[in-house]
Amino acid sequence: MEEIRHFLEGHKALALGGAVVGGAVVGALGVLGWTAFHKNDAGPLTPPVDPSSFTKKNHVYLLIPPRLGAVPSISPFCVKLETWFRMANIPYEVVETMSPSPSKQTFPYIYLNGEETADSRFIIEKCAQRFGKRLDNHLTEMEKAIFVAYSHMIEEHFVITYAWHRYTLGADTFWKNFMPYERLGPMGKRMAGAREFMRKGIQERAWLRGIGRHSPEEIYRLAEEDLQSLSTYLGNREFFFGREPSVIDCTLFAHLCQLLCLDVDFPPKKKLQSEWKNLADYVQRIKIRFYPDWNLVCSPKANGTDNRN
Ligand SMILES: N[C@@H](CCC(=O)N[C@@H](CS)C(=O)NCC(=O)O)C(=O)O
Repeated sequence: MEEIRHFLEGHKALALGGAVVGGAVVGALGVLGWTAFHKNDAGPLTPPVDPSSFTKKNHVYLLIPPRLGAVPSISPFCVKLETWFRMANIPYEVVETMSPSPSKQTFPYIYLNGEETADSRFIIEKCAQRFGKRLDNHLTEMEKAIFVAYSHMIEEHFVITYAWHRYTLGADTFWKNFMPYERLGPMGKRMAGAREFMRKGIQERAWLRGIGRHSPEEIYRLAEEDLQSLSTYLGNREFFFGREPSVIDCTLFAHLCQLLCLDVDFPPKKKLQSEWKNLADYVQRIKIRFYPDWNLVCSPKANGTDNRN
């Protein structure tokens, strides 16, 4: 209880949002640390978002943390949403910012016709309706049920296993991906402090969630069970539910590319090149088809903003 109180006191923004207590955002990655770090540090890394400049009608302004390279975002939830916009063929404009959503204190969030919406799943719901683009129309009732179960497994469980490793035992390897930090502009200057914030943040969150109480070997075993299950279910199919992409493909791709496109020494990753190679091939297929501009998308913008359709 003492730990929980201490944690909540140090993270008032999250506590106020109920995110930690509800457990809903415990899987959040480094950006969690960044947000707190950003608030406690000398000043904004990027100018605060001014929604009054988001004036275009029926136009999606997608707000994500600054890109660092190697993946479109180190936040898998941001990659999931960006992938969905691409799969659904909805034009979007990326705005990089360190200010999280006013309503839920998370990334990603959007502004559409002057209205802010946070949380990838609610954003997808809203945009699917607004633009009449559903990726899930072709799913059977059984597939929809499987979608719900796998989404939660990936976004509420699997993510914690690799995020915990990423910011603790695997931190040296993970951060090397973004060196030299100087090329990241203002962000780079604060990288060393951000690292420590993220380590503490994920340890606290993983502990509250229960996963952080296991030994590293046990945590890796939990991750392997998830990957094994995903690999078995995917089998030889092109997408998770067959020949057409759906929302679960955005989710799965977003999380697997955190392991495959970054240099990380997460032990379960080894089998992605052998036993579970179908998952690695799947990531490659989605990357080629939906991100022909992958390198450009991932590349850091030292000035912190990136306005691109
Ligand atoms: N369920 C949310 C989860 C989003 C989330 O946890 N995002 C993390 C970044 S990976 C975050 O912004 N955490 C809060 C913070 O940094 O304060 C979604 O799907 O959008």
